[in-house]
Amino acid sequence: MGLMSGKRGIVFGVANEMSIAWGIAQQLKEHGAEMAFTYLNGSLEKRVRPLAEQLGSSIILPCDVSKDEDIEAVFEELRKEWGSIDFVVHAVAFADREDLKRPFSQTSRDGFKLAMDISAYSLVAVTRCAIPLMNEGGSVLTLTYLGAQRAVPNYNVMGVAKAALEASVRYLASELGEQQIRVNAISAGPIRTLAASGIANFRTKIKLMDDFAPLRRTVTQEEVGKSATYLLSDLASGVTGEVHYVDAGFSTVVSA
Ligand code: NAD
Ligand code: 0WE
Repeated sequence: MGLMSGKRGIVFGVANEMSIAWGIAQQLKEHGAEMAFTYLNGSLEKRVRPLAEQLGSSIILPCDVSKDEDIEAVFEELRKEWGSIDFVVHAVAFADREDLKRPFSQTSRDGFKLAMDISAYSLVAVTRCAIPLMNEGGSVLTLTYLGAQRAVPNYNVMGVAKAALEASVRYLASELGEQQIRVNAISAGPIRTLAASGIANFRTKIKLMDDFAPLRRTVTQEEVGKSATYLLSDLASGVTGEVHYVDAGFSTVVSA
């Protein structure tokens, strides 16, 4: 019997085999979970469908999290197919690429709104639609980054959006605890994914990890997946409203 045997859930945010969401899904499968997947658009469907099928999934749906009707349609489909769910993985973020380069003070109103909508509000919208389907003991997990808590060069408007995301985790957790639904975040160290490609000086973030993180390296998608499995399982039945760091200890030290 696996940790996740008999549990069903949905994973938002697989783009390809490098995605953190894919690392999480593989671990969840290893421990017996059954999963549905969403993809952003048609060109990503070609990537996501074969990956989902590899884990024995047949519920593979389009969802742009900036559209309430997309999110509603996804959960309506889950209601028809399964009736209820046990977990949600939210691994979605987006900001205008230019806003991760320019000085933070140059962030436009539209750029700020876009980052907040896709990277923070979407957790609220997804959770709201999930609530009526969630079994007692259900668990919601999102992904965040240290830039929510400290000013990390170039993370800029994404750091502000992640701060809003982390606060949303606490408010959702405080509200949903009554229904025994838990809400947590994993703050992952830098990992080479699609969302990290084209980030100026991403190599320097990895180098900082190799030089200063207690484990003298960054973390892997598999390591994030292992902690995610714990937080989504009944092993973490007493854990909610938390930001759990999977960053090789980087956030706990200072280079002096
Ligand atoms: P990724 O590019 O593989 O995943 C990001 C996902 O967001 C993609 O699947 C993309 O399709 C999806 N997305 C973007 N806009 C969307 C929209 N409007 N609707 C629906 N989906 C949308 O990259 P990743 O690094 O695996 O990112 C997953 C999560 O992990 C993000 O929240 C990211 O902020 C977080 N994170 C990443 C790192 C890192 O260094 N890679 C570190 C800490 C946290
Ligand atoms: O959350 C992220 C990245 C999120 C992201 C990435 C992109 C690139 C492509 C959001 N929007 C976009 N928009 C695009 O057009 N991470 C935690 C990875 C990351 O990004 C950084 C980092 C780290 C770490 C940007 C600057 C500094 C560090």
